[in-house]
Amino acid sequence: MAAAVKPPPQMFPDRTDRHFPCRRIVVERTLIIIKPDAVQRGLIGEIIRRFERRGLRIVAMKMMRISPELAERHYAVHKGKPFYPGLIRYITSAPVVVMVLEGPRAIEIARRTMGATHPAEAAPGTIRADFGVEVGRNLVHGSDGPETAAFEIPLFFNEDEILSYERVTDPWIFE
Ligand code: IDP
Ligand code: MG
Repeated sequence: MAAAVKPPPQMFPDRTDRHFPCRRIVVERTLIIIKPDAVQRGLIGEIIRRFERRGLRIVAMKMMRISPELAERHYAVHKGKPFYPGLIRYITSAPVVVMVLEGPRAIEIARRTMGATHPAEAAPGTIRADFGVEVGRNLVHGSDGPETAAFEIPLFFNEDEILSYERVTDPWIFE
């Protein structure tokens, strides 16, 4: 009779392992748009990679063409500013990739990963600094606060398009 096979050691502790509990994290969600210039320049993967390896969890993602109506709702706060017509033209000019990222302080972490609005002022190592020159071609959008995120996310995603899941690596990213 074959000897009983010992189960392999658990590779990743899970939340039920009392020796390695994962604090219940306070989760934030933020809307990210990989803008038309980034898509046209073949930077979709590069930009996703930066957010993904930072540790933020991707809970929704799709490619789409933003309609003028949606662009006007999303950028309503900028209506009347001199750059507004150009901004609407830019964001509707070609397909984009939209994502919802989740994690503790996800809004701030995403904004810091993106860099300052104007690429010339963005810190080296950020997406906007590493790939951008002009403010009107700054590659990526990220919600600027919790209220903005709560307003923007439902413009782009239905509730059933936003997934709720845990990664086996979560305890190695979230303390
Ligand atoms: P943010 O994207 O960093 O939150 P906002 O001030 O909310 O920056 O502006 C929204 C977007 O409008 C910017 O990302 C940029 O694409 C565009 N934008 C802002 N200011 C200017 C400008 O002075 N000229 C052209 N485009 C601008
Ligand atoms: Mg903004």
